[in-house]
Amino acid sequence: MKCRKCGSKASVNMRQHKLALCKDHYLEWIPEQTERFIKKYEMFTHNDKILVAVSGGKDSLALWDILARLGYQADGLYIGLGIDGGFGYSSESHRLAQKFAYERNLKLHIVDVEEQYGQPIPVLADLTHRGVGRPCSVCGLTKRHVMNRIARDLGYAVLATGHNLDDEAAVLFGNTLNWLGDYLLRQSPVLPESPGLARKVKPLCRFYEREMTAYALLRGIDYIYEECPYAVGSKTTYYKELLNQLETERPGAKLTFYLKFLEARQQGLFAEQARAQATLKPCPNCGQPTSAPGLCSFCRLMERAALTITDTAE
Ligand code: Q46
Ligand code: ZN
Ligand code: ZN
Repeated sequence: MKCRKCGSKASVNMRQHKLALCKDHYLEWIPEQTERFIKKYEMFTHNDKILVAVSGGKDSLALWDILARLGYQADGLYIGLGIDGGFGYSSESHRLAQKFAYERNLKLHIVDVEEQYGQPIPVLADLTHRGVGRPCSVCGLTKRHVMNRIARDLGYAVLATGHNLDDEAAVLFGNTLNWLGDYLLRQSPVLPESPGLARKVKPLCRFYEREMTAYALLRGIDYIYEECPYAVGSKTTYYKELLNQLETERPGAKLTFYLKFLEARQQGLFAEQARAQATLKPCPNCGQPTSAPGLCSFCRLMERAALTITDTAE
């Protein structure tokens, strides 16, 4: 297989795009495409301060690398979840995120959940009995809360995450299986800012996971290969496998599934939900928007965790 641009030996072959490229041209192609998506979906401009959520994995570090190469003002945010999984998942991902930032002279903010909220994620999940054995819902809620808080408190215009096409297609598949209109409505490359919430963008949402792996490897990015131990056996992982089977038979199916959804949404599918959503109000404790009558779900979670601790202490 030869590089389409220079004819030398190709390093990456993308059947879904009928495109093969050598290492140098691939490393140019990815940022070019990213820039194209940033403009197409009007994510941000060179005047915006961007906060990149980095987990130490390939996607978020690749995203940070690409934005820095494109000359954007992008700082990182690492959230220490306190997850061990028998191999020090959080401590190793923390180390790699810090190393990445240090080597490139980039600014990284660090929030440690245990330091800030008293307990690591798995303990918070146990204490509050939300998702026994799988702390993902508590983890997701906490990460969203922290990202918004840091973006708002430190004056970032945009919050960028490293979700790739495989992530987006798997979430879309799960939401479609259950016809979760609210979630479908909110799944987008860009979520505009609202009072108390930063604008959210996913610049990598049109890249296949293997394209990001190739980019990270060819750029020599040192990232954590292991996934979070709680991702193993999750529904999302299962949906990814199913979609990969489909993709093997029909290259491009994953991308079509996602892009056709975006088109349909733009044409007004789920418009009814959009009207219903307009009724958010700020949480009396933290100020982030919520549809609940009193405290937001994060503040209620923290309240429950605190109560459990007092109960056990008595
Ligand atoms: S980090 Fe957190 Fe994920 Fe681990 S505990 Fe679940 S949600 S799987 S992206
Ligand atoms: Zn080439
Ligand atoms: Zn709150």
